[in-house]
Amino acid sequence: MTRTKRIENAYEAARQRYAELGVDADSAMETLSKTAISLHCWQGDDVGGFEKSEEGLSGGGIMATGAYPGKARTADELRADLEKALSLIPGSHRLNLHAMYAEAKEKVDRNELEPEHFAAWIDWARANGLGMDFNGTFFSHPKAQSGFTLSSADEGIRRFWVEHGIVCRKIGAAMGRELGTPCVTNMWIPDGSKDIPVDRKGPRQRLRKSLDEMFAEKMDRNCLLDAVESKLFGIGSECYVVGSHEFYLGYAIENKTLLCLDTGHFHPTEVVSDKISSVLTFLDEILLHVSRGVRWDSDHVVILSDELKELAAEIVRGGYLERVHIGLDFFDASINRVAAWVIGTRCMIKALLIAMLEPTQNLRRAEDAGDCTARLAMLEENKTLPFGAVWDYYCARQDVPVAENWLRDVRQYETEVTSLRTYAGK
Ligand code: RNT
Ligand code: ZN
Repeated sequence: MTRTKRIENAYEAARQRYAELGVDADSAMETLSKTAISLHCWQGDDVGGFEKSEEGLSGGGIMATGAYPGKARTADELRADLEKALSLIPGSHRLNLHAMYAEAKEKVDRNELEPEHFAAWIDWARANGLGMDFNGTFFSHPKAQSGFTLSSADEGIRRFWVEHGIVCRKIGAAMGRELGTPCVTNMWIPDGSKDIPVDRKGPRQRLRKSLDEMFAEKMDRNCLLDAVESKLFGIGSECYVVGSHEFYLGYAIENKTLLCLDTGHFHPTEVVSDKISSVLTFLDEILLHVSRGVRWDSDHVVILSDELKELAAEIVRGGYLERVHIGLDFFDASINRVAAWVIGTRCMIKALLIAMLEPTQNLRRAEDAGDCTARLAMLEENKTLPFGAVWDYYCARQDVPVAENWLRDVRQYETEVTSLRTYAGK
């Protein structure tokens, strides 16, 4: 039997098994194909960016670890690497760009960035059928070295970062307008303190003022969706983070922005899956930064963990697909970076597929009847349903490699492209 026939037969058997449970596998695949994941550009170069300056990743409370060869050195290389990754991921997706990936002829400081500095990215996104999302870059910059940006007591510094936020919103709106799909423009700042601060109040009041100034101009929501991202702690901000969860939850509700929940930004036993239905009781939309923290906000590559499946289940069960923007946020410099994108994104999609194939009606019926025995029994039986056969068939139909076959493409690309890259001083 040919491999294609085997995949088709396995799918047919799976389809029938799901039908027995009242689940339509064809329509699950249809919904899945319309669910975009926003691929973060920063996995491709260890959160480096292409500004014409000597600043590396610093002053940011985040860290890429590892020295795997082949990271992208230029925007063209990053785009080529992304194209390779996208060719191995089923479905149509989005690009999530950071402001520090601007392409300016001369050095342009962050408060003077304009949409034209992202023209090549926008053209590339259009050519590849991708929507775009955007992020202000409030780290890896001399004016972020003090550990405070939008909440700085230094009025010059605070004002500089407000201006950065303002230009980023204009850039995000231009991306949304050009591509005909709203650009979720996310703001995360590293502000905080390594040791115990005396004044927790002042920086938060200044941050609120800065955000009010940044968001003062009303923008067309068909082009731009503002998001603010909270955090628990960072490297060098262990004792105090200005933009905490409570801070931004309050801000987002009051100002009708999106709230960005990063799965690595909470206590290790706290889960974002449980937060979705809470925050969406009060907010219209949210952004997710799907990451995998290992002991801390380590930004490991996303895997098909129980929590990832739970996160996807909550989105699908709640009927939240339209209101939850799914972005990825991991950066591993210790493995092939194209493979990292492919692994993490395929896992996110798999988790969504599993959720879309869940016989939720049956589970709800048991729950509504107070039959916790049946609920637990069914939840456990669901774990061995043949979703793998549906996943393989979905990949085949979307014209991307089935199962581990994608790794061959990455290896070939590594031999022919990424492994040939050399770096000044190395
Ligand atoms: C940092 C935040 C932030 C960054 C990216 C690069 O803790 O998660 O989202 O990872 O903006
Ligand atoms: Zn994040």
